Amino acid sequence: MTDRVNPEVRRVADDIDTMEIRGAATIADAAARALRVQALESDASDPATLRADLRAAARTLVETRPTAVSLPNALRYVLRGATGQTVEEIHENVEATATEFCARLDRAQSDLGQVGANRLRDGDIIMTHCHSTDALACVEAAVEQGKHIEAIVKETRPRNQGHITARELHEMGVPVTLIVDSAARRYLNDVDHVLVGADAVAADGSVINKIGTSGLAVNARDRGTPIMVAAQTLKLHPGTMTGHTVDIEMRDTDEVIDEETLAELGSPTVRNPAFDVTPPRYVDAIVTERGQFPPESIVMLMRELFGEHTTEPWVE
Ligand code: RUB
Repeated sequence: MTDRVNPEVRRVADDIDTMEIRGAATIADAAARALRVQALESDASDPATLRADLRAAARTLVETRPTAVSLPNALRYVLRGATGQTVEEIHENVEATATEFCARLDRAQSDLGQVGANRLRDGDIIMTHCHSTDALACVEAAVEQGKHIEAIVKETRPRNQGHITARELHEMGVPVTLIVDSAARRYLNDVDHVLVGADAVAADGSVINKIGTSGLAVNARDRGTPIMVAAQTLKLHPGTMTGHTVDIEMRDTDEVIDEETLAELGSPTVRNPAFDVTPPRYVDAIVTERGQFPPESIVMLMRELFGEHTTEPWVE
């Protein structure tokens, strides 16, 4: 059987897998664009074949990384737009839906940025973990409002996404102090807000984000520092409304230690979970494009946005 998944879809899937494309919102944007390419460059001669090709492309993309729910949410959104009686109609509808999805994603991020910025006061110091475009949208909006914001940026081992955050904050004119992850508690005394993003938000208000977020949140609560999660509604996990759990990605151990050094240590077992779960009691506010929510009430928004739908359109 010939491979009908477009090479561009395979390239994007590969880039998500290797984290050339990373971060929940960026992954969603790339996946929606890849489905558009699958539709537009398809040589399918009938609607059933084209729909099957789109489902196969979506499966290729969804299998890359398991935790960021923005990925299946994006694919679901675009595939539901694959309506039409003819191949041409489906092409047009997928193109329009994918374009609309990407525009909505941008708009949601800038709208949530305004909400998050309202929580930040002139002179505030934030602490960040990993690199989140939703979280940075809040800082950017605050800076645009004329507020002076400073940041303490955790480097975020093992992949050091904190370096990306440091660079982007510097480009916004925000003074940055970079710290190793284990120094976070020491510096929480100087901080007005912990500000992080999310890969998924569960129906009970738990926040799934980069490994280390939960420890940071517990320490911040202990210090009385508010914890703000910037997460557009694309990060809400509909499956958790019906009892599904969020799969936590385990990544290669060579991100933590190279083989030679590992052997020198007597080859201990290495574990490299990419994400963890922060219980709702450690989160003060989830900031979305629909306003800010206490974590316990996020399920109301989930019901409104997703209904009780949990079936996946890429399943045959
Ligand atoms: C990225 C990460 C980010 C969220 C939110 O992890 O945990 O905080 O994805 O990002 P990784 P955004 O680097 O493993 O993908 O706000 O940009 O969607």
